[in-house]
Amino acid sequence: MNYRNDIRNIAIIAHVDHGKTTLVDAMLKQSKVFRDSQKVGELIMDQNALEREKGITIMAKNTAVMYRGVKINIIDTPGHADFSGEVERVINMADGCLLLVDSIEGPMPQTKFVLRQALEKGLKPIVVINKIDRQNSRIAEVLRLTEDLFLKLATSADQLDFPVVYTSATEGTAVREPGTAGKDIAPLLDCILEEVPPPQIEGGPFQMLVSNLDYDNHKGKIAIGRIWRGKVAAHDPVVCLSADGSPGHYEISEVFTYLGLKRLEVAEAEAGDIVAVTGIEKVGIGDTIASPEQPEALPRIEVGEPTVEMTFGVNTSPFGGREGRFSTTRQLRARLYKELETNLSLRVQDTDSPDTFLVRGRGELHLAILIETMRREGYEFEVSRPEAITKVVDGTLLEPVEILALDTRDEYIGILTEMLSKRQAQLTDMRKDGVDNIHLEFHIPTKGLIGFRSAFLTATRGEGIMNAIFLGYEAWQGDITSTRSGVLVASEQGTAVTYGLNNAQGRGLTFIEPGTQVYEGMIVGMNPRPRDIAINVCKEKKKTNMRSSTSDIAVKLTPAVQLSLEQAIDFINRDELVEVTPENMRLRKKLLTQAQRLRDIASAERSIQQ
Ligand SMILES: Nc1nc2c(ncn2[C@@H]2O[C@H](COP(=O)(O)OP(=O)(O)OP(=O)(O)O)[C@@H](O)[C@H]2O)c(=O)[nH]1
Ligand SMILES: [Mg+2]
Repeated sequence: MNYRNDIRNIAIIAHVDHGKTTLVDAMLKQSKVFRDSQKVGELIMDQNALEREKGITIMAKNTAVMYRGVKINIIDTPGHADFSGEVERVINMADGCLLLVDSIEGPMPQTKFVLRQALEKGLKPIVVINKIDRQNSRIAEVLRLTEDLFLKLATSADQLDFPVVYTSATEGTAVREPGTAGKDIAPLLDCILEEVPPPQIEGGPFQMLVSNLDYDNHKGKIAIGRIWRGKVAAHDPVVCLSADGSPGHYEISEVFTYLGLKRLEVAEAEAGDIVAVTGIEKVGIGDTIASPEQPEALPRIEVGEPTVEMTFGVNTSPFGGREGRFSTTRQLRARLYKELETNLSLRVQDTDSPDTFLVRGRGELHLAILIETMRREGYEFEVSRPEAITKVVDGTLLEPVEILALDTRDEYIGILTEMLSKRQAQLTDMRKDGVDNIHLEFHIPTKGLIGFRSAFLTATRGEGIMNAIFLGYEAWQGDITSTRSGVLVASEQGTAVTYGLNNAQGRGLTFIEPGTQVYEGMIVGMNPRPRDIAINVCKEKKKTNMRSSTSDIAVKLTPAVQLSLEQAIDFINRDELVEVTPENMRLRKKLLTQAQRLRDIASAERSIQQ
């Protein structure tokens, strides 16, 4: 075996928001990949529009910096548990990882999950305690907690002997001793060169594992991955080995490597490097691209199973087809199946109804991001409430269970434990920090988590952080009775007016402003009582000939409650849908008329009595 000393491959892993992308910024800025005049801003790697809006990383991405003559290939990964499929997908390109831990929050559920992944893959870890510039940072304590985590997860003794670097990613500084003043990020880069093993290489015919795909209008599909053996150059003949079907024969068009934010076209690249190649029309993530001389497949990438499912259907509302560019079954189906090429932890399935598809993902946010992406591309469709995915093993019904971690203030313990016990959660850990903050951990079935996020934010008045992470499958605990109240449903089609909405506000909160087009069966508000109420929000005030002195005084409406997409899919019940178009999001009953709904309730009651 040989090593390539001119390269290091590292993945940056951490819990959400611990500063991974900001640390990549710091490394890029330090290595002067930008001209001095160039304004580059922050979170440079979060280029996708949704990533920028939400301030989170959704997709793993590659970049590289040159330092002391060595190219460090860096893979930035998302920290949100719903996107952990991305971490699993890219981690095998690396030989080492930077495990970031926030100097105040310490190790969190996702820290544990990603560290376990990294250690199982045999990556050399470097612990980076980040945000040391923050006032309340508790560096010694956080280091101790991180050591505990390694004790639990290490697969060999030498993994316990990890180097530690202390950083402020925002200030672009790193130090090896806490308490000393940093001046740049060089100590971190030096540590990477010293500690992360250079890539092992094997001579022989070309072989690479595809870990990511990109698309270019001119170049077509771009396959990204690490070369495990041999070399690749433009015009080389190759074989693509996919999971199913016979190997495809192609010729490589171009070869690129990474540097800064750009891909650099190169004549050839060698084992140990991370490259992007074009010319392979039918390539998927997990495929091996190899020389025809020795076409051997590398082990395929495995990612965890989805836990949550919902249906995506053609928009059947009375406004269907009005606002989207793509609204047919064929278009919806093609788009969903295309997503599978890159979104590895997603599953799509046809259902008994030709207009409806079952889509499975890693969590509500995973599915919500797909919905939002499709909406922006011009699709319109309707989605159902997310449900936990159950399965039967040896005749026993099982359901997914998660660990839920809540950080909030003491005063909310009572209300939270009460809310959560209704959702079949069990308290497993409680830690106070001596002031008024509290850390709570629960064991909770995934079904109990659906709809909990917005309830949690309301109950804690925004003073809380919640994180959940998949634990495993356990025996089904029985249904949870819905805790949601009823809704206000439009009884006529038309334009909502102030007078009608004012009447609705006599019954509850409303979701729409005057001037909104509504249809019969559309949900226009929330009723504090359990029952649904049909209400005509288009109803105008009766016109009289007499002008009374009070009739013209404008009615003051309470501003509408605006639900975000995630809140909307969290909010709806099983007999409801969210209609999503490029322009609007509407909530509706599945059965649009009051008569249909009453008949449905009556037949459900009859079947219970029998
Ligand atoms: N004070 C301080 N804030 C930091 C530091 N590093 C990151 N932050 C802030 O923490 C927030 C999250 O940073 P990101 O870099 O987006 O975190 P991330 O780990 O990439 O997040 P995900 O990709 O969504 O998991 C941002 O508001 C950063 O400005 C730091 O060293 N000090
Ligand atoms: Mg990030």
